Amino acid sequence: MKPTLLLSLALGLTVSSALAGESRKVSPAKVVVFTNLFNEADTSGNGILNFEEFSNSYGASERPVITEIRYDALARFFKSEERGFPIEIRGIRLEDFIESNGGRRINPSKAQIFFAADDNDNGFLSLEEFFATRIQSASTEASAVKAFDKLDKNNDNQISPQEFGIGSIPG
Ligand SMILES: [Ca+2]
Ligand SMILES: [Ca+2]
Ligand SMILES: [Ca+2]
Repeated sequence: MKPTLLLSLALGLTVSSALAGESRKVSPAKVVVFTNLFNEADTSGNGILNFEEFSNSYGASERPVITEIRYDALARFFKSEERGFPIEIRGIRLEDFIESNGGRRINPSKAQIFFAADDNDNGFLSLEEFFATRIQSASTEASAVKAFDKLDKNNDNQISPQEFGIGSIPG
């Protein structure tokens, strides 16, 4: 048995007991698969995925805003030490990565996507902000502009929640 597998099985026990209170069962097979995906993504090898590492992981979406939402939902703050000084770092733990299927269990609603994409919090999506909600590739850029123009019914060069298809603004 390879050491990595032994480690995975040991972590599997931790995950199961940590989640027992939530009555969720994580199968050993799932623990092994997602531990491997996590370790591949953790290029710094510190046991935590930062945003850049998560962006290149299995849990990342082709839509940048969804990757951001998943990261924000899973990332926590940790105390660490650098050259003898305590620092605070943020990232995703292995347990949370496994439990959420690498983040893919987090599928945001249209409203969550709209408000996460609205970087300057003005209640509207500019073309640039709208791009983050779309699948990223060179060939889709033109179609993103087309989709933006189609949604922008009043031609004010921004997408309102209503134009985005969200009935009313929460809160
Ligand atoms: Ca890392
Ligand atoms: Ca905005
Ligand atoms: Ca508009």
